[in-house]
Amino acid sequence: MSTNNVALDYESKVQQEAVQHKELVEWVKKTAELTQPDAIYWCDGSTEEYDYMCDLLVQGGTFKKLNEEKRPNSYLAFSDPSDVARVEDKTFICSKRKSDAGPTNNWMDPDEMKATLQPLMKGSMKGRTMYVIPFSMGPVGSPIAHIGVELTDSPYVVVNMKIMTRMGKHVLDQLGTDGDYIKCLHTVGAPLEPGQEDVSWPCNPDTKYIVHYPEERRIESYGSGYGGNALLGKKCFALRIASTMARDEGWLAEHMLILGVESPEGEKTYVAAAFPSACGKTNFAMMIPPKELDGWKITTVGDDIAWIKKGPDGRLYAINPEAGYFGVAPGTNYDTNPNAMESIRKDAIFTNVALTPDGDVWWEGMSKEAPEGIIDWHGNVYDPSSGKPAAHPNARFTSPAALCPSIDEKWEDPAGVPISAFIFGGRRSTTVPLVYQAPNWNFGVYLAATMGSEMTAAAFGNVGAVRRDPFAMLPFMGYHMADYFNHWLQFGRELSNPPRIFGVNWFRKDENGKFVWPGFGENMRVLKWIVQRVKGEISAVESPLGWVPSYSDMDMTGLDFSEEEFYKIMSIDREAWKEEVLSHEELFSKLYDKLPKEFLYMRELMKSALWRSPETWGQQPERV
Ligand code: TSX
Ligand code: MN
Repeated sequence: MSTNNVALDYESKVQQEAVQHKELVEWVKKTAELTQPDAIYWCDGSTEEYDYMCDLLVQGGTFKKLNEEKRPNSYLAFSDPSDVARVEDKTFICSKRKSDAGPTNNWMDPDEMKATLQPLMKGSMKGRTMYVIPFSMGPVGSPIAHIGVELTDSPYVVVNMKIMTRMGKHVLDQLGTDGDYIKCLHTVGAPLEPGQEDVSWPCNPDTKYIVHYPEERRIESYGSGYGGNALLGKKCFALRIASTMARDEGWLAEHMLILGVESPEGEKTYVAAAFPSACGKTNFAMMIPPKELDGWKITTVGDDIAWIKKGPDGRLYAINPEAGYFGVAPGTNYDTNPNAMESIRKDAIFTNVALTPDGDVWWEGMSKEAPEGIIDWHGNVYDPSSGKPAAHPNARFTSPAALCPSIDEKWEDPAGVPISAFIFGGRRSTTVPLVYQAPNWNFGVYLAATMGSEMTAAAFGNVGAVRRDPFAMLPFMGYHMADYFNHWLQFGRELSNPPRIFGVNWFRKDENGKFVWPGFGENMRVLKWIVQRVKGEISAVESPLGWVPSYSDMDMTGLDFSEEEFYKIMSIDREAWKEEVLSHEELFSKLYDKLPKEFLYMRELMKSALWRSPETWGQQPERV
């Protein structure tokens, strides 16, 4: 086997022999003995290396280079049709005790899992190169950041990791001779026999495993080349493993966007917000306020993950551990998210979107009609009358965060940004008001734990039924969900002035099934109230759910939105909420063994508050 010798006309600046971290070199060698790659290549993270790797992917048929005029330095990949999303039923938390994984995770005994994976991993990289990717989640050297090393046989993973993380030689330098790092092993599970020709998207169509060993802080991924299954820094490390580290070390690893709200006076307030999928998290993180809200500005720190630690002043400081966006393409356009559209004008990777005849990309929702003669994500000429989409619904763009026009000036500050509020949202057509503020930290944790979304795609079950997704962490929890609730409660007890906690719902519908709230940039009006609440600048009205704005406290300047419409989406219906609170039981009974006792009392308190008149809150708010 050779090292740094991938039939390359680019030679890495990192030679295995020169790597100072002996334990890392040993792990790389041991893994190579098991997986038997033809070569080992240590990534240096340079632009030359990125360009070289992209050329390699073009030659191998994985990438198509897009039109250099229309979409400079950008590429498109079509995946295997069997490899288009995270595989939740093949995702495992292999803690020593089953009770540490909890009832919301797949679990297998770690020894049993290793015995399962060992024969699969054996020789799995034959005919391929094993790439060594040293990466930092968070600014290199930040006290909130952590380092990982991913070993992968996928050059597609290498170039995506280059965008999504800080990657390369400077991370090895930071690691020194004995620094701590998370071991991430990935293979597409498609070894090549001598002379066997490769396919454009190698993966294992039959067998996939996404495995986490939380006690060992280790990740092993087999059989998939797609997104969260393969770019192990993101969901596997920054959420599942990091949530376990956070529990043990007293911090938070959250599925949250981070944004800055700047007032006309130039005062900056940072908030972190969690939403389940299909709620437009990236749109919210990059939102452009309406012109009528003169001088209010939104800046983007992150669109998916937040790592949050207590600062020396007792406040909470958050970093975005990522360096890029891996966003859902369909639905993204110059109306829904102009900043995302600007972020992908160049230097982007697209996966499973459609290809236009002039070498650009297209997806459903980019424009009303599909351009003539496009190639769909299967690689076929697209037939609009087929009723099928040209882009896969989970098609993605990978783009560097630095290209986002709304990027916050402190997005790479190693100290992070101070968080003043947490926002939890869901997609609910009834029952849940546009915005409400939890009366205190504990109630906020309860609200986050019980948040849910109505299912929009049949893939997830009954369309319209509420799927509880506590803290939007259900698919990303590295340990027992109820232990996590307790961690949040305990975390709050140790804060003297904790961030305020809010619930939001952009998706309430009227009796005709129409969205009442215009959403998107108009959400700035809700954010303005939230920020003013945090600063103690504006009053609120009491409700059974907590504090809510009255119509007069919402800045509706320039928006044709009547008081009646407002109370339609702010109303809290007693009967609906009695049912809502009862339905929390379903989640609670699943987690009963470890559920915080506080939750049962809070539920009773909410029930008793709902008994107070009037029958529907919101119509005649009393000022307090
Ligand atoms: O992202 C969304 N946001 C947050 C934006 C900052 N979406 C898209 C969700 C799918 C990913 C929304 N959809 C939002 C929203 O606030 N609100 C809605 C619902 C809605 C959809 C279309 C309209 C209005 C509301 N259109 C018109 O009224 C013309
Ligand atoms: Mn996410």
